[in-house]
Amino acid sequence: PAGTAHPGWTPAGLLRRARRVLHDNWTGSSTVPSRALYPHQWSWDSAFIAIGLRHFAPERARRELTTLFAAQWADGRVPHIVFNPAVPLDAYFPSPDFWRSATDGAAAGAPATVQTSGLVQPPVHALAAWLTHLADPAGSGRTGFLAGLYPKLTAWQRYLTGPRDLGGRGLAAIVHPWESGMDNSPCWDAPLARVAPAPPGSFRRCDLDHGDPGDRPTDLDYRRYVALARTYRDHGYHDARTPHSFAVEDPGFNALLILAEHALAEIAQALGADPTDHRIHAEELTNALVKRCWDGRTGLFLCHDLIAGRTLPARSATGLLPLVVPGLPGHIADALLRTMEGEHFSLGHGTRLVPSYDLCGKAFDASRYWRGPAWFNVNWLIERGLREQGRPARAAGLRSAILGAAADSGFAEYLDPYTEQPHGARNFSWTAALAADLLE
Ligand code: 2M8
Repeated sequence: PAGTAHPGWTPAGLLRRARRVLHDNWTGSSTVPSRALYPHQWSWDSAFIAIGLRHFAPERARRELTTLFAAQWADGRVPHIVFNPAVPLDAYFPSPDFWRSATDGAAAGAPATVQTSGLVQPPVHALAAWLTHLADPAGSGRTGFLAGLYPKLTAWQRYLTGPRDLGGRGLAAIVHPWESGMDNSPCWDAPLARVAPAPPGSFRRCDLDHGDPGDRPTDLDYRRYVALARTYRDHGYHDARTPHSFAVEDPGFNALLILAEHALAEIAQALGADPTDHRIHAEELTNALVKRCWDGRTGLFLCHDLIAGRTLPARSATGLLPLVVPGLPGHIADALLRTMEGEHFSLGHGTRLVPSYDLCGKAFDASRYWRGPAWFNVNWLIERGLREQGRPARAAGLRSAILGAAADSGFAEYLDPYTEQPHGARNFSWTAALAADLLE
């Protein structure tokens, strides 16, 4: 059980500390990922945060999600950042004056009264909404939480399975590394190399006011992120009209899309609606994911570059995330487990937590963001995946490693996968929220 291997903390003490972090990061209508580094609302962060909050503050969990969906665009997209107007422009880059969503995104249906980015992040929201409902069905029913969110969640999914099926292959594509949530993953190195970088000095990186440059993406990465986002903005955030130089099918993103369809089927049923469409979408997406991204040779799901028309060979934790998909073919689940415990990820051998990228890969860097460090949301998803695939003993081991590392690191943003030395922000919201969830 949690706690026994870590005499330095108790479940009750850890839960108290996690609640304190989430209390301190609450703004009144949503939760910031980190006070200094990320002072606005982030899309997939909010989903993970709600999953934790639901256990002890279900009203705040519901509010977290309804605040995010109040900023949804008319085309269905849920923006990756919802800006807090009270925060100064120079606190985070890119700020609202870069995205100009209310004007430049107007044709795509950006809201007029709240400033957002035009990009998206992985769709963990339907799962978060369903789990939030289950934690407090009475409060959820009284406030019409599920009934209010269901059409919005469905529109979000249909945006991703519609306009974002850029390859016509039955999967959602991302058009910017920020959309993966794994910003500087080595998977993006090859497709990003095609992007002409924005001129140096044409923007200022506020992240370096708070983060160690050795832990963050490089300046060259940022110049390419800026160039891509500007092009998308300058085409009105219109998916078909933008001349994309980056368009990739990411298996983790699509696995979460599938999980969301399953959650929507549950939500539909709870509301007395017909879940059949969601079940059909889930099945079609699962078949497409296996057909397009499964790589039997490496025993991993791989990303697919739609512009170059080729599979990307980099081994990333995103390729393990399909473990969460219900009904994954048994031989694939078995192979994923072998890969996770083999030399590239070393779970249970060289590491107690799954690293974000191949330990043997040329681009591996134990401290730089999504190029090797272990992340709590990824490990929480893998713990869930292990249970989904009928591996409760392995899941229990990972759960206790996650809790120990969250406690010892002061709820760090990410960790060196070998030493578990903390990097990035401390008192990071999703680390606290997901630890709280595992404690319940
Ligand atoms: C990181 O991404 C943002 C851009 O969206 C950044 O680096 O400024 C990523 O880790 C992303 O997954 C996360 O949602 C965000 C906020 O925690 O930070």
